[in-house]
Amino acid sequence: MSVVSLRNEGDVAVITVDNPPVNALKHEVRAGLLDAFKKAGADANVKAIVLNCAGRTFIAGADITEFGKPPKEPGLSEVIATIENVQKPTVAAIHGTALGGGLETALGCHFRVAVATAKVGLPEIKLGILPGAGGTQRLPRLAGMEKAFPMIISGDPISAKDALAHGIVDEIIDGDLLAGAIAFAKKKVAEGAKLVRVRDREEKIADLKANPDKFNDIIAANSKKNRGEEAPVVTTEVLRGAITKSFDEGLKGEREGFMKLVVGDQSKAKRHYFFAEREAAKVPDMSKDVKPKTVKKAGVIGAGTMGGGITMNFANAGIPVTIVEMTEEALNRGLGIIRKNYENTMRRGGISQADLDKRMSLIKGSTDFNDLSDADLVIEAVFEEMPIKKEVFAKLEKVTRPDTILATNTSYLNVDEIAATTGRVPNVLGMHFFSPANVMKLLEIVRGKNTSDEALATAIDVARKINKVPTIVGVCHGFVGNRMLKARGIEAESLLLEGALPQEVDAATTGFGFPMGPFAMSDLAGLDIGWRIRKAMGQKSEIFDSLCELGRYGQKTGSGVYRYEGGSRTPIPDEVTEQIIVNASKNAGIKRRPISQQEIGERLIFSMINEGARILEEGIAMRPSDIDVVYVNGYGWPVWQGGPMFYADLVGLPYIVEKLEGYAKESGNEHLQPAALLKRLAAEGRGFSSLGVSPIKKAA
Ligand code: 3H9
Repeated sequence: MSVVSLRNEGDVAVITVDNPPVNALKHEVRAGLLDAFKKAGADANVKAIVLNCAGRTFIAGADITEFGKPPKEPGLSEVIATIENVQKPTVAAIHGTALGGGLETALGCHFRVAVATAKVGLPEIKLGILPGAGGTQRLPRLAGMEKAFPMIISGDPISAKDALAHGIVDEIIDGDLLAGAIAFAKKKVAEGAKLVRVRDREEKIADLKANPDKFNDIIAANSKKNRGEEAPVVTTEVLRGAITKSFDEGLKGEREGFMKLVVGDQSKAKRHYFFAEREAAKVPDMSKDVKPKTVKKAGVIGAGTMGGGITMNFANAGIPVTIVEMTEEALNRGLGIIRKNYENTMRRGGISQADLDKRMSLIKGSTDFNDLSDADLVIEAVFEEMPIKKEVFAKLEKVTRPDTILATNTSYLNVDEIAATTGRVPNVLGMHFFSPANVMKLLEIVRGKNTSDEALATAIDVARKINKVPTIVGVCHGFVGNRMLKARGIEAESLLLEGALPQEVDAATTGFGFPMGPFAMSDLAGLDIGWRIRKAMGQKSEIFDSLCELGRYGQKTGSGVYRYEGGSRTPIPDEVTEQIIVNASKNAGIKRRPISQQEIGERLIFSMINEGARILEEGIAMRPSDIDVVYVNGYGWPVWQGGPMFYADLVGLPYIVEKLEGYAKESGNEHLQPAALLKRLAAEGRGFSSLGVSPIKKAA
């Protein structure tokens, strides 16, 4: 069947794209559109043309899988130019999402109508590119630069209502979209409406054209921290072209910018990530017949920071949730914090009072485990101590239905050991949220050795419903994310002892694109947490124990690794810390040496990659790209660097092996010895991406 069809309904031609799942503009669609618009344009019986789409959405953009392959004619710009030059009213009928090349195609039409639930946007920046088929030149002309700039720089779609308010959409259609679009087209024919191409609309940018300096105000109003990402910089200049150049010159600039970005590593990284995120929840050894159970009611144990955040996720998704605490006092404190969080969101305009009331009404607080008797899923978020976890699960075993799925939010404990305390091992798994749990997207779903497919499918389904990005991991200490972070932590501390200062280690990390370095991060989290754990486990860290002994717990006490002045969150390097570090080096018999930013960066990043290789070796992650998803979503790895395993392939595994061996020798840090898998792949001239997918290993 053809992906583009043309039929006449009376004197209106209807061109329909039908290319599931999202009507992406693959070559056949572009060729089909060109042909159909040419035919309908030349058909004397046709007075107007409606473009619509079958299935769940309007065109969601270019076909991303075609990027990097030799281009095939016709290009999208040629198709749009043909549409734009048709001398009869053309109307795009939008439902679902008109994104990227999809919206650009619609901008080639004279008019756009949409259902109220539709969204439109130019999300190319999220793929490390810019709109390459006229979007940067047409959208400012249609909506004004004040609207187009933030849309294109953020990549976030807007609602049909917003689009209507800014002239991007001409009418919202109630009821049947196609019928409404045809009626709209007929009306335009009857009115003898003047057909103005979007490219010729100059009124909304006339002021800026006369005063091009005002463009800098728009940049300033939408400024975002840009830690080395190329696309926003290139896109900004291409957008400037919309007011400083003719339309055709502006288009030329757009094409050059697009071509530059699309072949770059940052765009490759972002495209890799787009597909990685969608792959991460696919479980190859799970039968397609397995159906998730519907979670109509959830339970959460613990109203602390994690438990509260997890609870909010359910309420936000409209799922009733019971939160259980040990005492009324702790429960009320937890519920109070939840309410305060919602109030803050309301103050910022994120939700309405009605939303707040609805969400709070879905949350039931209790100090009685028996109130979980009708829950379909219960997530435990109590202290990270095995005996406490076991006690909670033993209680849950008694009060919940045998088919209730029980999940632990542990960030490193053995999920199989916790499961073994219940009589329903297949219905137990890990659901590891990241703090703040109502904000962070990542959810590590820990598949125990005997977790059932149904329980796993349910956790994945719930994760999507509560707006998380699920990634399946196996059982080991710290799973994927924290295990790799520990490797970096060991290196960071070692670098301090060998001669680096905290600000140098943090600078190498932010220089790579992380929002924060490891030491600024530990100051934010609180140094006392690690101190307490070390004391309980009989471990020591001279530098960090000394800081804690001085009451320097981090931001909350005004000093930690760094000093914080006047309530500011800006870390200031501190001589006290430097002295503690220098003493620690001396006590360890280490002669301090200057360490380059390159060495610091490589040791931090390569140690994580090395641990990632071990994780793959042991079957704790299914694919290298799953590790990338964990890092980008949970740990601030810059998405334009693709994630640790993608980045490793980019750098080249032989280089990483050679460097790790050198650093291991020099520092004496055994964990830097390259993992067997890393060495094997490097020797075979392969990258991680050649590994494909293998199921989580079910440990013996
Ligand atoms: C562009 O347009 C450049 C132009 O300016 C210039 C050109 C010259 N291509 O997300 P889902 C697949 S750049 C290929 O799970 P949802 C996706 O991988 C493009 N494949 O569904 C998945 O496959 P699978 C600008 C695509 O309902 C399946 O479709 N546009 C594309 O949650 C379902 O996707 C964008 O960046 C694509 N463009 O969300 C939009 N899109 O089933 C990107 C999706 O095998 N897409 N797939 O896992 C989206 O944001 C979401 O997919 C969308 C639907 C909101 C549309």
